[in-house]
Amino acid sequence: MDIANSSVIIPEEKILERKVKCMIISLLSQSHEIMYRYKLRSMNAKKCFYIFSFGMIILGFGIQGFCQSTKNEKSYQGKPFIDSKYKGGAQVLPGKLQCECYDLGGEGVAFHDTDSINSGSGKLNPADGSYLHEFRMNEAVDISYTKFQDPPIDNNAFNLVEPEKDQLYVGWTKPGEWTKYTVNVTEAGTYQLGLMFTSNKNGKISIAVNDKDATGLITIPSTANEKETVPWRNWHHWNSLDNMAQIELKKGIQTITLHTEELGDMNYDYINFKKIK
Ligand SMILES: [Ca+2]
Ligand SMILES: [Ca+2]
Repeated sequence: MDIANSSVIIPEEKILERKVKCMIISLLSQSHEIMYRYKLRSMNAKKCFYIFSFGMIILGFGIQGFCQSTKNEKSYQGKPFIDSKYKGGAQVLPGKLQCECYDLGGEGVAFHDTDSINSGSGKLNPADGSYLHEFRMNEAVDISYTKFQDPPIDNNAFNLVEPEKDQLYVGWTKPGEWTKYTVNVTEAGTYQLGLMFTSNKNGKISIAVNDKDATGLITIPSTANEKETVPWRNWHHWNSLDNMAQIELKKGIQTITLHTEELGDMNYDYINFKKIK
C-alpha cells in the first residue's frame, strides 16, 4: 500500500458531529469570555451562565444522539424491493411481510445465502419468461411458489393450513442465512408475529429489529408426515403460527431481519405482524 498517496475518508455524519462539538465548545468559551468582559460576577449572572452552559451541554448530547441515529440509518445500504409488479416501497406494518420481497442490495447487505444460485427461480422452475419462474432468479436467495396441480404439490392432503395458490416463498433455507426488509411501521406498539410456513425438521428462526435480536430462538414445528407417500412433498406441507413471538415496534421506517438459526429446511411465505396493543 502506498501510504504517501493514501487518504482517510471521513464519513459525512462524522464531519457533522465534529462541527457540532466545535460549535458547542466555541459557544461555551465565548460565553465565559463575555461573563468576564462585562464583569458579570454577581450571583444572578453566574447562575445564568451556569444554566446556559448546562443547557448547551444537554443540547450537545441531543445533537450527538441525532448524529448517531443518522449514522445508523445511513450505514444500511439496502433499499426496499421493487419490480414490474411490486412498486409499494417499504412493506407496511401492521400487515403481512412477504418474505420473498427482501430488500435490494445483494449478499451481505440485504441477505446472506450459503451459495450463489437461486435453487428455485430459473432452476427448479426453469426460466420461461413467466413472472413466477423468473422471480429474482439471478439472486442467491432460493425462491419458489405454491403450485396447485394434479397430482398435488402444495394443494396436498397433509396441509394443516391451506396455502393460497401461486404464492412466492423463500425456501431451501439453511442455518446462518438471513433476509432483511425495510418496513414502514404506521403504528407504534406491541405486535404479535405469525408465520405461514412449511418445516421439515423443527428448525429455529429469530427476528431482529434494526439489527438487534427481538425474539430469541423460535421453534418452527415440523410439518413432515410419516404417512406422506411422496417423500419430497414433506417440504410442501403448509401450516401457520398465529403467535410465534411478540415484539415492540416504534413508528417509522426501520428494518426487520429474518434469520434461519438452526436446522433449516423451512419455507417462509410471509410473516404476519398483528398489532395487539
Ligand atoms: Ca441459494
Ligand atoms: Ca410470500
